[in-house]
Amino acid sequence: KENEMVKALREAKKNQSGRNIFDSIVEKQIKVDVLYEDDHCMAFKDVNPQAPTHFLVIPKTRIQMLEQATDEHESILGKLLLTAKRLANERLPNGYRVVINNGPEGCQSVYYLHVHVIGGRQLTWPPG
Ligand code: D5M
Repeated sequence: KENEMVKALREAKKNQSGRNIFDSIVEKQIKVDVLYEDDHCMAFKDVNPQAPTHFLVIPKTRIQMLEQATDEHESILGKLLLTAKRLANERLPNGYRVVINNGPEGCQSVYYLHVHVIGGRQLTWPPG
């Protein structure tokens, strides 16, 4: 039982620190529906949309999750939010939600920092 738990924990850590699908998207090894791209970030449609409009904005250099961000990431964090805002303003004049899921209890499933932009319907609060 304990061995299984140690193994499961090790596996979870590995999934959090290793390369994942968003690395492949940045490297153009996986095709996505790109909405915007520059030297620092990329925005593309979420493959599993939670609303009529749902896209993600990610940095081109990997940060695993928000809790790993440091002062050196100040500029890229700003760019992510401003890019999210600009794309959202163009598409969602009646409002939208910007979300960053962090860690297991935050429902993060891909351990490569990404900003969700969700809208196109009346959203509810609190989220699940
Ligand atoms: O959200 C991770 C999000 O990433 C989730 O909404 C699905 C989306 N996703 C996963 N793979 C892809 C690909 N290949 N293209 C587009 N979108 C994708 P989280 O906050 O980690 O729960």
